[in-house]
Amino acid sequence: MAYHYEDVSRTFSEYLLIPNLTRKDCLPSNVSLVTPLTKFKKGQKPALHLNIPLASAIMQSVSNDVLATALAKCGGISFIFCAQSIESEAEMVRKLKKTKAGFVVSATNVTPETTLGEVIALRDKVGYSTMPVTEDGSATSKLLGIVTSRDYRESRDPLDKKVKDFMTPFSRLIVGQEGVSLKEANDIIWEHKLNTLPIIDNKQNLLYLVFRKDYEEHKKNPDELLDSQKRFVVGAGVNTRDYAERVPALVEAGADILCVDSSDGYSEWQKQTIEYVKKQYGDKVKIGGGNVVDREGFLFLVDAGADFVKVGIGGGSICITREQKGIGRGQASAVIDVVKARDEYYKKTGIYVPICSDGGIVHDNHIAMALAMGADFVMMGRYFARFDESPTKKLKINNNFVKEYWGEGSERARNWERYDSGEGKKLTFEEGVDSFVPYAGKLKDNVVVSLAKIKSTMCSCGANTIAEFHRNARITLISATSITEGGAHDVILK
Ligand code: MZP
Repeated sequence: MAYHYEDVSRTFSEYLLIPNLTRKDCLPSNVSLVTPLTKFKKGQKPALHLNIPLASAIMQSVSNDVLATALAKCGGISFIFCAQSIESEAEMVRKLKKTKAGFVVSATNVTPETTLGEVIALRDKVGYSTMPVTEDGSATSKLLGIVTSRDYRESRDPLDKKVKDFMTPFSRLIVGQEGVSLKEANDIIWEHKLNTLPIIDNKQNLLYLVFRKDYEEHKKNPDELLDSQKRFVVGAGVNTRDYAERVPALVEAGADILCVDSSDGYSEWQKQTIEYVKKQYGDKVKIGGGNVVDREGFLFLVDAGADFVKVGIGGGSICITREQKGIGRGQASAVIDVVKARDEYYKKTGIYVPICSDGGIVHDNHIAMALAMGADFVMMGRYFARFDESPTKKLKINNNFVKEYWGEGSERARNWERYDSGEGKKLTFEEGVDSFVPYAGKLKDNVVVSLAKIKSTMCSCGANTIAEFHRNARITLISATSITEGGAHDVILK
């Protein structure tokens, strides 16, 4: 006879938090949302952490390099989608790792032979006017000068005038040397009243530009998630098929952490993938596993060597796995069960394995609930797909702006590796849909509001850290009628 779970499979909306004592020091400004990303031993710190408990989904319509940069600036992490060629995924990772916070690899460069007409055309195309002049016009060759809009008079100078005749030559430039810190670079910018400081190596080759405006931007993002070399932290998805080629390429590109992208992580394919990474790289390369929805799945992945475990099957907004296959578990029940196993494992071994609740977050209070239930961070697709920075098209439908958002199991994504049954290289039936989500503007503007709500919830529960939230949260199951009571009711809404 089949095994029967006694508990009903429940989701976040079926629970509420009961306030715990709010101490005087429980203020949103005192709340730290720093959370572990990788497993660690009792008394030690994790090798990787997040400054805010948000990760963006391993999906074509969500996590590219642009969204990853915006999210890292806020303190979270993106896992670049793996349903693309190894080269293009590695290139996205490389783009992030090339950018040191505040140090930018120059995207637009000219040579001494470029004409004023070409400079103007380039300026109109890219929207800015500062261009390094390098020997061969690349971002990393010998720096010979700089051109800004102050070097020419568009209305008077002939368009065939060569850059070498109006640039500010290297001899008159103030530059920073390789190894200079961001603080030192900005001191030079302030001291010499510059807008841009080129950074060069000892052969006068251009390395980076530091912009005055970026320093101000950096000041506005105190939670930026950076590695030890002040580069943005980024994750990357891998599958259980081509890992022997994909993993080395992503590691070489500089990915800080990998995650197996699979709809069902309780599989021997997944174990094989994680074990491969650990055998090849030991603990140097971090890898998360998933998705699982119960203690057995969790312990299986931990045993394989997973650095964190992702939880959730069938709850994603674009997911139809439950309809198609009858597989899945309510997201709240899945998180509660896995957290229980994680806490027992911690007690027994002294090793804390972070848990990521993946999919099904509809409201900001669901993020708070997932954390309260013991998750260390959440992964979201729909939430991030709505923003300017997501890779998909913004359209106007029925007078409303929307963005496209499609599941990895949809015909459009054709990510058969995620739904791998070990046979064939095709998606025989869909497990995801192609959809629109309401357009919501800039990532940062939305994240700030979501975090404000989470911090406020934590204060109500007497918690200034996520670990304290895990301990102090008091959770109650609610009836269907209390769900109705929870929204505005019995009033005529304006
Ligand atoms: P959501 O934030 O849109 O609710 O859910 C995002 C999560 O759904 C992803 O992180 C992934 O685990 C899952 N997903 C992605 N594609 C599909 C699908 O096509 C899917 N079924 O379930």
